[in-house]
Amino acid sequence: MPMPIDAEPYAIAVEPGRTALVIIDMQRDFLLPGGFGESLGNDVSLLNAAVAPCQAVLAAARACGMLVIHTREGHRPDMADCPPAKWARGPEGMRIGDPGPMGRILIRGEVGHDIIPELAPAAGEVVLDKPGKGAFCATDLDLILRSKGIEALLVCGVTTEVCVNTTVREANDRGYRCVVVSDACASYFPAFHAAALAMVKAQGGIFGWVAPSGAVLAALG
Ligand code: TIU
Repeated sequence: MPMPIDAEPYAIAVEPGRTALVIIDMQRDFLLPGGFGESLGNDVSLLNAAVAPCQAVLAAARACGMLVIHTREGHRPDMADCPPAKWARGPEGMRIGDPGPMGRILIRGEVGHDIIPELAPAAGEVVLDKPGKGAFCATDLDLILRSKGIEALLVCGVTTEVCVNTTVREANDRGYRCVVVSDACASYFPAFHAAALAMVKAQGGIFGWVAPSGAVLAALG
């Protein structure tokens, strides 16, 4: 049964069996002090607002049997997949691979790299490690989605203008219809959060749709 979601710029109906919930990078490294986000000079407390809406959408997606995909930004312990240009951005001593209070910053297998316990993946859910901001770059996400017959994505996570927006742009160009769940996303910059959502839905939905978690929950029933 198609589920109509009250979204902007206009309502969109999605089939639960052909829709995936994609939760972007809800990792300690972005949400908690001492991680990658803070190392870049950000106030990480601003991201907490997205946790409860993400939990609610995740519970609803699980209840209707939707495919759930959790992404994590990070790199191999040997950092062979970390471009020097990306590594060089932060302050010395607080860069990718450097030791921090939650382990090596943005490195797979470290405590800081993992997803926050409130949104821990359940058995059978896809956990997708990605080296970049977009979830399609150098990953098997497109193969997974096509193999499972997915054509629409509900997208939550952090940060709105960086990994969420990049992933939605990549998905849109690959033919997926994306609904960004506005309050289940957050940014270190409230103005960027607002602008990123506005960009998605502008020009008749140039990259996709935007809906608050309440509208998504109402649709998922
Ligand atoms: N810095 C920032 O806003 N975001 C990132 O580096 N990665 C994600 O958005 N996940």
